[in-house]
Amino acid sequence: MKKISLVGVPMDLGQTRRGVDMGPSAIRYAGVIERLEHLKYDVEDNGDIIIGRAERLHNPNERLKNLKLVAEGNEKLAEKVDNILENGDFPLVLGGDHSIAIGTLAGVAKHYKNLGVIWYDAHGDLNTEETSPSGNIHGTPLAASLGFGNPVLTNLHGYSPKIKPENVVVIGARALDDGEKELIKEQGIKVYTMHEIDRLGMARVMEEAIDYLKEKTDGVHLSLDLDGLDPIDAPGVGTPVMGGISYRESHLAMEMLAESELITSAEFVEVNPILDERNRTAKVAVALMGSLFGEKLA
Ligand code: 4U7
Ligand code: MN
Ligand code: MN
Ligand code: MN
Repeated sequence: MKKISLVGVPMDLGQTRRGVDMGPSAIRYAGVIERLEHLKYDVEDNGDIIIGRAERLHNPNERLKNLKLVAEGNEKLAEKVDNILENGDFPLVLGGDHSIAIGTLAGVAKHYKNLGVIWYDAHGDLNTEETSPSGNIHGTPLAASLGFGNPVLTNLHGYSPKIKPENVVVIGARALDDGEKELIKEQGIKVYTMHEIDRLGMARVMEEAIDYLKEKTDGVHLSLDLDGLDPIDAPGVGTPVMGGISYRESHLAMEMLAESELITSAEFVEVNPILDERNRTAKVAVALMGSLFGEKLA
């Protein structure tokens, strides 16, 4: 069994709500290490990546907020994740806002010819500097990893693109911006919106997603944004969207991924303990990690 190598990323500069930088602490407090050790994994905690502090919240002349600090933090993360894979361990990244996926994927994708990505999220995170309605970098990491957007982000860790559009599956989407819908069409990205999840059921969606990626990829990264879940189950997120994936459906998804043995790296992001109810969202994240790493109910 591989060693799980955990790294926290207290990043909140990819969006404008404070508190998501405390996500890694909240997830540790919810017992992530104990949970994984109970499953007989060897777990190493690398602590947190150091993220710079913005002197002022945002320079209004920049289209993308806090671009420099977000890129610097992500470069450090990429280096760390790169080293974890070099050691043969499984990287498990705890966010922090979703802008950190740029760094995680930059570190991971170097190690694969055809990295697959499962993007579990209410959003597409497929905006570019031009299409972003908010200027928040956490709405852009999937586009950046595909090579679209500001070169400071797309070229992170010295290469671009990190992944190919045909190796990406988005699951849970229900708040896509017009520019994102265009990119999805143009690039042929596979998206299971809430419509497909309602219609086909989560079991079928996951079967299809796993089949779709299994043949053509040599590793699959899971990028799980807690706002993919319904805000009733995961209230501690900065950009909640009604009508999401349930707690049980999410467990099923993680259990099916565990059975498939497809996942080679993972991140759990956007947990904001300030907006949460008694650390509930961090507990949900830890419970889902349990299922992802093979926990059984009986
Ligand atoms: B998250 C948004 F406009 N699309 O770009 C944007 F609706 O990482 C939201 O998925 C992005 O939580 C949400 O700012 C980013 C907006
Ligand atoms: Mn989201
Ligand atoms: Mn996201
Ligand atoms: Mn969010």
